[in-house]
Amino acid sequence: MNNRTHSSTAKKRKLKAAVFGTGFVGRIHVEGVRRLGTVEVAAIAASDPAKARQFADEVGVSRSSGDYRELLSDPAIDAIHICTPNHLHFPMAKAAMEAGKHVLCEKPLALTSVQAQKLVRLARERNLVNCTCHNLRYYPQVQNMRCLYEAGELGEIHSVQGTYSQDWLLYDTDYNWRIERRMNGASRTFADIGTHWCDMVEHVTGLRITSLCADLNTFHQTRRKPKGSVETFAGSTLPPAEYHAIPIDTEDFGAVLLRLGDKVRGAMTVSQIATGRKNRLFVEIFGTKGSFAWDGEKPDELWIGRRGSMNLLAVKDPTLMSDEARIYADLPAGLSEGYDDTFKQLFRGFYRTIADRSVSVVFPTFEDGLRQLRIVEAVLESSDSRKWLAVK
Ligand code: SOE
Repeated sequence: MNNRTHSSTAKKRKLKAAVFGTGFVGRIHVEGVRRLGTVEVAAIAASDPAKARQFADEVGVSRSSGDYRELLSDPAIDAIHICTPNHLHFPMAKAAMEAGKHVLCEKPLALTSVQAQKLVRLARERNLVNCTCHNLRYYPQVQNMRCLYEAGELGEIHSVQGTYSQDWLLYDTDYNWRIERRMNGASRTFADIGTHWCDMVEHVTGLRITSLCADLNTFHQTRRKPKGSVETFAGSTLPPAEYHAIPIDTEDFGAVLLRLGDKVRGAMTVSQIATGRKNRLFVEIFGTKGSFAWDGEKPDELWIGRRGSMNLLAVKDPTLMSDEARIYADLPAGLSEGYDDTFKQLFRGFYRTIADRSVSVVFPTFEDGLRQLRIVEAVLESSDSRKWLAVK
């Protein structure tokens, strides 16, 4: 179904969402939900009531709370967006589902696969709509790659390669809650951005990462932590502050060899200290007939490689996409669709399923979040043991 040809939703009651968390991604969720037009952001929660209020005022939400449980007891709220530091994902998602709410949780879904498994089970038992926010799948050209591959454009896949490279944690004075294992979990760079790469590759190819061999490294064994908390990507905008040194035990970098399915080989790197690279999610897929290369920093362009004819740099053009890919491109050719839009597309699928439970689930669920955590755990164990490991 085309996004723009919905049956009349005007007469239906607007669904109500609450957003937990007031950081970089919380703001994106508020904006993305509002763009749907069918869902109201009814409340904001943060651990500090003043912070919740300030954020709610900034984004124009009347209700705020310093206690998320208070919002869970409100029967008028249908869905919860969890946009907090990682250690809160599990307790919040669990409490929300126990209160009968549908849940959309930022990635990684939990700190461990054991926790994630419990969330999968609970969602199933309570029959609640559940989503892990692997939004990057929803760039129109990523959907295009998936459909073109399914239509036979690549032939059989031989190999995949790529990277997700950032530099916002390059300096030893760059600091954020993600650095701290207590709030972040055991893997930082791979869990935070490597899982996006893996989710994208698995989504496009339909293949599953079956085994891997990883080499993680923490280049900054010690970082200088500024006083007070620091927002994601705040980096060089921060005033000089007082710092204290603390030891670091989450990785800055990882290199991973992969096997996908029975035959396909792959290699990828992740880095949060890749000098000059901001958010370079780069994927290349090589097949017997053709290849794709896609760079998240130029999302409207898809490079299509050929052996016997000229290569092609295809610009996003919904009129040239298959019906299935076109529903994720809301703007015509020449008008770019970016990061914010990927959230909107994901939220659209999530709320469509909440509004009508007979609609098929077209977004990443808690099962996908669990799968990514199993990959994360294999990466950590492989790097520690210096061995190839199967992904459970
Ligand atoms: C920080 O690394 C971050 O905000 C990630 O958490 C997002 O998932 C990524 O898309 C952009 O960078």
